[in-house]
Amino acid sequence: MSLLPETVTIDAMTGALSPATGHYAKHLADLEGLFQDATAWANAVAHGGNPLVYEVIEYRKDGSDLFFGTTTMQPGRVGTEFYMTRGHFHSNPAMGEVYYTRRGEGLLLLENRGGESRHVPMRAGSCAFIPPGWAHRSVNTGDEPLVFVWVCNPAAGHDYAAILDKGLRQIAVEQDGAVAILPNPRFTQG
Ligand code: M6P
Ligand code: ZN
Repeated sequence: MSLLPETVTIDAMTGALSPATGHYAKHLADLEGLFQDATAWANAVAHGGNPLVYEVIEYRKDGSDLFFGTTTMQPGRVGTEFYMTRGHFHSNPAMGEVYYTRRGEGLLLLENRGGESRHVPMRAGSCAFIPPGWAHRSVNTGDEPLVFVWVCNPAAGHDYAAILDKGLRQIAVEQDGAVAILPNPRFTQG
């Protein structure tokens, strides 16, 4: 099968992408166990309207070694912890990814299989290089939507299992009106 070139239009304000081949949304109820404060999470789900946390829209063509899309993250917190994505390693350890931020303020938390942590800023115009072998989780630390474009190989695959239990070694919280990156208590408490 041969593929033909095509223009895809991306709205930097909303993350709308057209033509799209797929779309999904994650609300708070879909993210059980992600946040440190389980009580705040349960309250927000049961009594806070189960808010939208992020949406992913993708453009994928069978037979291509690239696919791309947008992720649009709403601003918000569970307790002091900012809204974030689930985070994943790629199943294929030889495949990385690129995140190009178009709107908002955030952090990209990264961690390799050896437990080494890094973080890089996400803001309009910043393009984050995610090397092969590094788990990645994006966090909206601002007060408006965080919109970014991502590009990777469709064969990269998502491995969620490795960070499902405890999360990553660093967490992003609001502390005294500022953004703080702290050690994840689930690791320090054993
Ligand atoms: C980015 C990409 C997607 C990913 C999405 C949400 O847009 O890396 O592949 O699915 O973020 O992240 P997660 O799958 O970790 O919830
Ligand atoms: Zn990825």
